[in-house]
Amino acid sequence: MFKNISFIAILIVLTNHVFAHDYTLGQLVINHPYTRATSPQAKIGGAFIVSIKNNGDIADKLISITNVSFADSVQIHETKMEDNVMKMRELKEGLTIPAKSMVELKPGGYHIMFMNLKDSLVSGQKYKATLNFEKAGSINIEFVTESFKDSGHMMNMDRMH
Ligand SMILES: [Cu+2]
Repeated sequence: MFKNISFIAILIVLTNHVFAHDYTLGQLVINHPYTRATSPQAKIGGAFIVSIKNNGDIADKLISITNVSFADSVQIHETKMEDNVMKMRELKEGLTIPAKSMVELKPGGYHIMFMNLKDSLVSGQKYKATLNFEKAGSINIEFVTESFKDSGHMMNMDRMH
């Protein structure tokens, strides 16, 4: 009986490990960048980062995402309610990661937007990009792609822009 329980526990730990990936850059820990599969006609795609943690004593800023081969450009967006309508706005100055705290990029909040997709994003594929921070510098990462069926909210994103 006990053997069975610990076997299940080990499986859960291993499963988490397979799906999560993270990167360390100076005082920053970038946890699990991911994107969502897009339909063939989609012109934009959203991407998210479970968390960017700043362990340092000074604020940093995500200023751009570059080296993306599958889209014309990349923007950093915030989502805001305006007159009961969800609207997205580009953060042209970048996204601040305050000292000793954590910022999440998630559906309905801060997110990354791939503009003018050249190819659709395919579930299970990984997409390379470079994250550029004001103080910590640059790091090459990969966005892992989740399946389309989990991405119902993304279908409305064209209308939100
Ligand atoms: Cu957006």
